[in-house]
Amino acid sequence: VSISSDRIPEGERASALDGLEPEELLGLHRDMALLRAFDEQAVAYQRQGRLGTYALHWGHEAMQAGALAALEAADWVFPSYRESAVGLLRGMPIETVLSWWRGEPAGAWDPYEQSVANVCVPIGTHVPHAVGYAWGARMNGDDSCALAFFGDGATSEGAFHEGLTFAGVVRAPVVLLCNNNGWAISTPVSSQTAAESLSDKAAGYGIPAVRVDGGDVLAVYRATRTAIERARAGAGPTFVEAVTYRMAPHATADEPSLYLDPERVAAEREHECLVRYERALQEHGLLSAGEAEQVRQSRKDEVRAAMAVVEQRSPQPPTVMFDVAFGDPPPGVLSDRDELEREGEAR
Ligand SMILES: Cc1ncc(C[n+]2csc(CCOP(=O)(O)OP(=O)(O)O)c2C)c(N)n1
Ligand SMILES: [Mg+2]
Repeated sequence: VSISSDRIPEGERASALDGLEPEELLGLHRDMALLRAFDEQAVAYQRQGRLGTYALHWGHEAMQAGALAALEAADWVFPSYRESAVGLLRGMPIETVLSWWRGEPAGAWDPYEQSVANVCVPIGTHVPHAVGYAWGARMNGDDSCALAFFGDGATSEGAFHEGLTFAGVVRAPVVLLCNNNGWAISTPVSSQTAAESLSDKAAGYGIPAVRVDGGDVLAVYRATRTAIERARAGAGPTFVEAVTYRMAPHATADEPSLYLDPERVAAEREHECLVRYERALQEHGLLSAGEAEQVRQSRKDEVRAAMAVVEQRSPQPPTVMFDVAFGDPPPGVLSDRDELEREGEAR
């Protein structure tokens, strides 16, 4: 990857296996299969009333697993709702992420355990958090870096502008990973910018950018690896635009047939990232079709077992939402809590 040339042509495939050992390549496959199993099970659970509204990451597994694999364990990750499950790739229990989508306190993970910040649902607000973390780490003489995941729509937000302005000026050791999946719910990228690509936006902040095929796990790995090496060497931030096409609903509350073209979705699904990577591993003699299926099945079993554990826990009383939101609850919250408790007792 030549960062100074600023571009990787869209659709470029990783030419070789990037110098990764077979075990690392198969590890990436297991990571992607876990994210896929989590996503497919989560949608089923939501439909069965066992999870709340859920934001799918189907088709985003390559960019999530590829980026995570390029980081060191001490590098911090700042996810949006689309990357709710990336902590799993660092050993976060599956039960924790399932609980998060159930709105239960057990889903509130400790960011310090896996160096994974809490999910930001407000679009783009975590971009300045990631930049601030990275800058602070550098000032403390710590060589840990940060990576923020955000969407194409986030690049229209004020927080994105503030974060990138800051990152460029202080040369924060941060990777700004834009998941360009073509849509901000139903708003297309063409409504987010008149520029040719989102990576063009980075130039205005003095930040180099690369554009990669977000469906190619090795291309994302390579671009992120180069960006993180730059960051660690003191060369500052990099904007990585990972391009894909959202082949699934925005979230379980969405009706995508109102704006997605079904023919395009069907065509994109033909070369979705997990099948594509499995084909590449097969071509290199590293994984048979049967082994790929076994990996997928065992990852699905892990998610199912985790859901069984989550559902065995005793149900939470509704007042729990007041108990866990504030360390020091303001009086209004305390009186609301008391009122809810009295209502419960009266019933
Ligand atoms: C500040 C803010 N404004 C609006 C919303 C409502 N909203 C939720 S998802 C979304 C679209 C975001 O699109 P994008 O940044 O492309 O991310 P993607 O969902 O495609 O991963 C919007 C506008 C929000 N969550 N936060
Ligand atoms: Mg988007």
